Amino acid sequence: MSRPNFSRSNSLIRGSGHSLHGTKRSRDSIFRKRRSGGSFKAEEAVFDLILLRNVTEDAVIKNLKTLFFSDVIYSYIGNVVIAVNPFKELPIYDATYVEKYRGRSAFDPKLQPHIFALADNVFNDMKYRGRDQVVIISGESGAGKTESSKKIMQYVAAVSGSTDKVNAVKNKLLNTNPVLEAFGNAKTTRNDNSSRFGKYMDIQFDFHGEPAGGVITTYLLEKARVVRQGEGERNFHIFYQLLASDKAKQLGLTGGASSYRYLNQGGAEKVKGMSDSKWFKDVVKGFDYIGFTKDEQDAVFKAVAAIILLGEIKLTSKDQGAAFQECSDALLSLLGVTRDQLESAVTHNTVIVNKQQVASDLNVDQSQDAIDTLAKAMYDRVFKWVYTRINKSIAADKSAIKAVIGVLDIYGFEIFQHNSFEQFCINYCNEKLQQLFIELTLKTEQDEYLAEGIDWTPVKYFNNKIICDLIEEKPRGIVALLDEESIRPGDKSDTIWLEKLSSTFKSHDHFKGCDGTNETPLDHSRIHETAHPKCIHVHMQGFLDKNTDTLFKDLARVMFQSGNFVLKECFPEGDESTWLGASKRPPTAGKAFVQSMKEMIELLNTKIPSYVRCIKPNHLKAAKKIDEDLVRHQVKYLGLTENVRVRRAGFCFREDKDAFFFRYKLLSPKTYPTWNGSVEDGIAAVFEALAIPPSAYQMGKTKVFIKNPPTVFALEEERDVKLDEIVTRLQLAWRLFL
Ligand code: AD9
Ligand code: MG
Repeated sequence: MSRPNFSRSNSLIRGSGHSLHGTKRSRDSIFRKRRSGGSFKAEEAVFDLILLRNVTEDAVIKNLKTLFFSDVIYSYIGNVVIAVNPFKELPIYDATYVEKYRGRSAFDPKLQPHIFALADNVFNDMKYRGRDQVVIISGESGAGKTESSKKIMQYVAAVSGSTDKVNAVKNKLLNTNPVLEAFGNAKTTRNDNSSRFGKYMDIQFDFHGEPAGGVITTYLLEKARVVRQGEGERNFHIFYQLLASDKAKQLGLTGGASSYRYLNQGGAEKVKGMSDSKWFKDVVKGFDYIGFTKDEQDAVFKAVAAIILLGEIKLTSKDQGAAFQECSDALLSLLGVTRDQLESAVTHNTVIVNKQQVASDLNVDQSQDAIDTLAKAMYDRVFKWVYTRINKSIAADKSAIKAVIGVLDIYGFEIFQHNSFEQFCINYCNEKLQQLFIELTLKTEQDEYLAEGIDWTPVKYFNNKIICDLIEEKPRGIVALLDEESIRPGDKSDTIWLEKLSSTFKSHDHFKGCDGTNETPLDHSRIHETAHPKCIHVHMQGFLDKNTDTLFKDLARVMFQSGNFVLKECFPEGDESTWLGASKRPPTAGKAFVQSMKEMIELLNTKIPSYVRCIKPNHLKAAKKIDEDLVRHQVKYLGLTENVRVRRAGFCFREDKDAFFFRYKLLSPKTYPTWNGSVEDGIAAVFEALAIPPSAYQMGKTKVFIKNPPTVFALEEERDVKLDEIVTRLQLAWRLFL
């Protein structure tokens, strides 16, 4: 057993390293003072919610509020970090703060809670115990997840080595952020820099514990945004950044963002406090650091510019079909195709019948849809191309990797006026993460007490498994039904599918099908998600199309013919020579997403998890403002109060009896240097030697459970003292011998 680091089921509870015996009351109050050090009066607020006198929702909120108004945005629930978004820059992330938390975060009584403390713990556990870590960051849109993930990366970069080789790796890794955010983030009404994709990044470390590389996995980009944005929202940042750059004119983009249909629908082309031109320079710098060649960068920017101009094509009807009325030369040149090639591609649909290509005309509306589909597919695939290229450049050789620190920063729960397939997937993803949190912090903990035969009064909590099952269960979950309808032959319509949903789940507690009333009009269903006090209206119209997500062959072909090598690589199925061979139906979008979530959870389960729970204090994105209802709502659905109750009623530390006894037997003259009794009696003798009362610990079937951190600190301190004594004695004996 190495020095307890309080990770995973051992708590991360931080506090003083001073010994502390006696009643629980006295332990708590001393701990309270220590944990609420700095500028806080002891009774005002606690840094670890476990130390609240009364664990109620009100007390949790009051505590968060008191800390927040003193610019203390972080607090703990044992090993969980709570982060309340300050919506202002705080001077708490510079080099002096890195030094403050470096290596001693877990035990220094003077330190306020900080995400650096968690990062330090994670880094040390990876480095000294070689265990793979993952930091799971959750919270709703705009709560601060992406910022938190960057702080963790910043800390790890700051405390790791600084040889030229390591610095080059760090530079690459840090520069993936501006690039991926430019391509994957957008302004929404909830967040000016909202992640529109899920991101999991492994930072890989070598055998010296130094960064060696990284791998990024992304989840479902919200590509619908490329052609449609809601009021007050923008398309992905990169479009506006490119337009604000010197490159725009060279690429034939002569207008401002407000003049392009794909960029101006939200009427919010500028974001306060965000410089598109400066960010574009960071993107180019990022590309350079990561190792993109100039040709690759040019091809990517040309594809982005081409998407903007695709939105400017004007169509007219011609005979039974459609034709171009306006299509700029700039667009053709960016795509590297002829006008005829592009026109034919967006106005026809070719299918293979009896090993023959059969083309039919599309009318103006259908052709417009084809253009939008092409724009979305181009963006989605270029995004994939970019992050795959990044991975090629940053991934370390497998044989050189000792351990990883994963950081999961995924889009948060979101509820808009209009919630479509994308929100359905995003919210499902958050349900899965909540489920994992419940499993790891509420359920497993309580299950272990039961299995070990520990006295325990179960803490009630809402288990959202019922919502996950509603969506993913086979064969009758929402996604399975959607698939069944999407791939069955014959006429299909959203209406039939909606009816099927309504009848299947008519008595489900978390689903309400459409009934044609004002509350649930015909194209709606309501799902009662964890993050919403009532039901979320989901606009189910269009689900079938989005789920099938087919790209007409003609569109793939024209991209494969493109003179832009990135686009060509992105559409391999456009190669006509492969069309007549056997082709497998690609998985539907819904099924693929459910599968990717399953893999994500499996991956997270293989690592030591740490949690950051982000809280959004108000919807105005304003500093020094707390909307109490909003915070209460998050405290509720994040299960924070239950989390405190489980941790508090539970045990901060547990260890196998044998390992525990081996480490601490030197603390009792009865058990050291020799002991012939049972391991349980030996452990009891150790506790007795330190005057630790039986109420401070319990003996389970295989493990020893310790209630509060100070008891562990006492054991550790005494052990240090005893070891010093032993060493001194040995040195003396050695000198005498000489
Ligand atoms: V979404 O699910 O991607 O829509 P996030 O990622 O939870 O969302 P984000 O990290 O982007 O939210 O934070 C939103 C904004 O809050 C940031 O752009 C900052 O302006 C602000 N923020 C968040 N955390 C901090 C912080 N620690 N210090 C200062 C912060 N500002
Ligand atoms: Mg984000």
